[in-house]
Amino acid sequence: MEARPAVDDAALGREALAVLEANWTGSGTVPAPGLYPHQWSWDSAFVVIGLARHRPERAREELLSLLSGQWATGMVPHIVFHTREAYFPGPSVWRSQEHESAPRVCTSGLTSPPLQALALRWLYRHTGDVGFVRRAFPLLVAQHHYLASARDLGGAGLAAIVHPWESGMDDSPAWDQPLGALPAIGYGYHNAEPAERHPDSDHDRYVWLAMRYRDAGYRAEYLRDEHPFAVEDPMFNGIWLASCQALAELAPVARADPTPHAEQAERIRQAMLDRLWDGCFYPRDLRSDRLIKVCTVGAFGPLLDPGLPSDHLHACVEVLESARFMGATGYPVPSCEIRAAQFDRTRYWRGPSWVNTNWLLRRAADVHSLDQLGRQLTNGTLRLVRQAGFRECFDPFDGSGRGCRDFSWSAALTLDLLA
Ligand code: 2M8
Repeated sequence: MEARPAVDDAALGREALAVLEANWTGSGTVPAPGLYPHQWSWDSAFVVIGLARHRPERAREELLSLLSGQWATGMVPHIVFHTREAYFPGPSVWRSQEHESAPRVCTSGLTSPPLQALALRWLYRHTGDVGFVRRAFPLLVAQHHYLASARDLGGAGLAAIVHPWESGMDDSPAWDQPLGALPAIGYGYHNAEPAERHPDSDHDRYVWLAMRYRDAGYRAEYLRDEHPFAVEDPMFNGIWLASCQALAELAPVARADPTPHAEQAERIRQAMLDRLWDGCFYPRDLRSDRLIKVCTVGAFGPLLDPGLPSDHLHACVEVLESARFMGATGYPVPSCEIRAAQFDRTRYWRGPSWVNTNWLLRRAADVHSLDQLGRQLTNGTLRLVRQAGFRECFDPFDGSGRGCRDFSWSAALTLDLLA
C-alpha cells in the first residue's frame, strides 16, 4: 500500500478542492484526467453535491453544463462531450446530432442513474437559491417524465436500464446473465484498457448493444419491443425514488405541485417491493423475467427511501453489516458480496470499494437515523482517501488504491463527508 503523509481534515479538504479545480475544463468537471476526458452524468451530480457548500457558483455551473446535454425527450445523457478530446465511444459512434431531439452539444445516447434532483436539493439546502431551483426544476421534471414513459419497459412503474453503462456499475456481476444471453459477438473493438477494467469480450458486447440502439434511432418502441438488454435495477430505481422525493420537496420552492413526484416515489417503492424483493433486493432481467440472484452493492439502493418498510430495512442492513459485505472487509463497502463466486477484489465493479456508493449508503444511514452505520461509512471512507488518495476505487481488504488518480467524485464526496 502506498504510504501518504498524515493529513488533517483541513488539508484533506484543500487537496479535494484542488483536484476538482484541476478537473474543471471551463465547461464541466471531468471524472479524471486522461481516461475520462468529458462530463459524465452521475459523476457530475456527485461533484455538485460536494461543491454545494464550498463553491456553490461552480456547482450551479456544473449542473447547468450537464443539463445543456439534455435531449428534448427529457433524457439526460450519460456523457456530454464538451471538448474534442479523444474517447471511445465518442461522438462519431453515438451520432447524437443526427437526431432532432438531441441538443447542440454532442452526447451519448444512453442515460445514467438520475441523481440530479437529489443534487439540486443538496445545493438548495446549502444556498437557499430559489432562482436556481426555479430554473433547473422543469428540466428535472422532464428527465423524470422520460424515465416514467420511455423507460418503464416492464409496465410496472420502474425504469429499466438498457445497457450496463446506464447502471454506472459497468462490469458488475449483476449483468453477467443478461450479457451472457446475447449472441456471440466478435466486433473486435479492442479497448486498450488495463486488465482490471473490462476484458475485450465484455467491451465488444457493450459497444454492440449501444450501436444496436443507435441504429434503431434511439427509439423508445425499439427498446420496448426488441432491445435484448432490459433490466430493472434496484440502485438505479432507488436513486430515482430519492430524486422523486427531492422534487416533491423542491416543488413548493419552484411554485409547482409536489403531489405527482411524491406519488411517483410511492409507485417506485411498491414496484421494487413487488418485483425486486426476495429476502434482499435483486435486479430483474426483463428479457428472461427472472431475478438476477447475485448480491451486489446495487442491492442497497432502496435504502435511500425513508418510507422503506422496517422489516425490509432491517433485512437489508443485516446483509450490509454481515460478513457478506462490511463485516468481512477492513473498509466499506465491497461492490459485490465477498462470498459470491464472481467477487474479485481487483476488478472494478466486481469487488473494489467506491466512494460514491459508500456516500449513497451513508446518506441512506442518515435517512433512517442509523447513526453507528453512518459513522462507520464516513470514517471508513475517509480512511481510504487519507491513506491512498482520491483514487477511483479501492481494495476493500487492505484499502490500497485502484484505477485512476485524482478522481472527481472521490474528492467531491470527501468534501461532503468532512463537513
Ligand atoms: C465508468 O463508466 C465508463 C463508461 O461510462 C467506463 O467504464 O469507461 C463507471 O465507473 C461509471 O459509473 C462512471 O460514471 C464513469 C466515469 O467515471 O466510469
